[in-house]
Amino acid sequence: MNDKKKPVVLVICPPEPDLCKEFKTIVLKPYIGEVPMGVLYLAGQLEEASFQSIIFDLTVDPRPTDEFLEELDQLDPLLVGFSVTLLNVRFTNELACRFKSKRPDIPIIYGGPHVTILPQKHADYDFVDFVVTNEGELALVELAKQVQRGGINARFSHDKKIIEGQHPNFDELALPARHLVDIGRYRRRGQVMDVSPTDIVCTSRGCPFNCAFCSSKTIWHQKYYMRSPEKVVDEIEFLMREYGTKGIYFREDNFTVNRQHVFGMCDQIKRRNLDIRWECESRVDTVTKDMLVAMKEAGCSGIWCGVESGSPRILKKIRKGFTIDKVLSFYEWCRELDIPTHAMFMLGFSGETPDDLRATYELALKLPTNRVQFATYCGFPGSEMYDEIKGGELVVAQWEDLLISRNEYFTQEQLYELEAAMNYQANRNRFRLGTRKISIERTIRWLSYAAHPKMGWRLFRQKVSKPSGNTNVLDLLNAASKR
Ligand code: B12
Ligand code: SF4
Repeated sequence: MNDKKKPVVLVICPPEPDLCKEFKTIVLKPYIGEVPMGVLYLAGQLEEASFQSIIFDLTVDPRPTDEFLEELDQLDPLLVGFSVTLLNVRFTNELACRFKSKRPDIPIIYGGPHVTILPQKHADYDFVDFVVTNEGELALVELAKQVQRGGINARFSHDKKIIEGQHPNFDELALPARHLVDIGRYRRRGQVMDVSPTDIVCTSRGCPFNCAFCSSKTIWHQKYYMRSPEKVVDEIEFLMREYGTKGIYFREDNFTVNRQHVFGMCDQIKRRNLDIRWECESRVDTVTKDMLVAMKEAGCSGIWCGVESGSPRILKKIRKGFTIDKVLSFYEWCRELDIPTHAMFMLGFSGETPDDLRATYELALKLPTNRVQFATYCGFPGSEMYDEIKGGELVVAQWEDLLISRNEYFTQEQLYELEAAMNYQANRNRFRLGTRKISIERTIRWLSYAAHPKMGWRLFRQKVSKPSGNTNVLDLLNAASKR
């Protein structure tokens, strides 16, 4: 085939399915069905530069490996790009390695957050031709052009295998190529708000904060880039028109970092009189009450925040950078304004005592939020805490570059037991704590669900069987205090 017509193939492998069976934390449950925005952005930019791209998202469209390799071979692509994450790296390596031995003439490119964090490790694999770090749009288009001109021998950037992706002008980027995937295969539902179809839109990239457990700093170097509100709202209008979108999930590290950006977004949505509801991720210390009022008026129907801990000592240790007072006022404002919220907590940090966890649990019970989520700490490469615990006695297992740890007061199993108990017990009565609007919505949803014979039977079975997480949280914490 003429090189000019050859497609660029982009592959997303599924996360490791069995990890959560061994390590029973919700963090490691394979989360499937979210539209792969990064890869759609790459494909959009390739299309803009007149390359045809084909996306294989094996997370929602699994197929036998041999058949898939055969299909790739038949496509005879210009290059194959893999989107690599912490949890899909093993299968990605297997697939890439097997494809390389089948078709050594086709360049294999690695990109994604995990290779941005560990570029050299991935560049050392002989089945990988190039590693693209950071944002990939500009570098991938350039690479495709080079390969088209010179085939496999084309070397980019002085024969180096690692290519540092540059930040593009966000407003000039092509829209994510959603038309290249079967959008119906993805979860198009709000997470906090009950709206469907809900689609993902990115208004920013990066995060200026520096939490010690998080790898964002290594990926984004504490930078924060925004799109102009006009462009974002153009995209929302496009989605409403072309995809029947009713809800938007601003899926990014923090929607509320920049006050002007948030007010600009709300202003555009209101000015265009859009009938759209949306949810976002935020931090309790980057919002003010007037900002929440503007957000509510513009259709904000859900906010997620990482609270992480109820212990001021732990908040300081993990360098979260806010106080419990900030947490309380944020959730109080949201309750007053009737904005549904989720609060996320972590447990199992090194040095975290039973008393610290008691404070976390008590804060979770007291917060006027619609749902709380507890997740056991796992060591992600690229974070400061990872470097601290690596090689130490708190690490109980390692899977590829993921570290599983206990802490000084709890074994790993005890942490998982606590996580399950906290998730179950802190949400059991949440229904009553929720805002009025969401309670009525939920009641109607629950009744229509329960009225269906199959679902009713399932609910009945759930009620009579012993739920996981049934052990009393305070008993678990008291037992730990006595040890
Ligand atoms: C949305 C999201 C998810 C979604 C994924 C949706 C999806 N399919 O894309 C869900 C909920 C499924 C998810 C799950 C998990 N996530 Co997550 N997630 C994010 C989040 C918040 C935004 C990702 C995003 O959309 N970014 C915007 C797009 C534009 O960027 P991008 O996807 O990275 O793609 C760009 C580049 O990476 C690059 N690129 C990507 N692929 C390729 C391929 C090629 C060939 C090239 C050249 C370039 C390239 O170019 C893209 C465009 O610029 C990030 C944080 C962040 N801000 O990055 C964390 C983040 C990616 N997640 C992370 C983690 C740890 C997880 C989980 C393990 C659990 C958890 N605790 O969150 C699981 C495991 C995921 C897995 N399958 O392996 C870490 C990644 C660590 C790592 N080493 O991989 C991050 C960075 C969060 C953090 N700060 O620690 N996540
Ligand atoms: S946890 Fe959230 S606020 Fe903290 S550095 Fe990571 S992305 Fe930023």
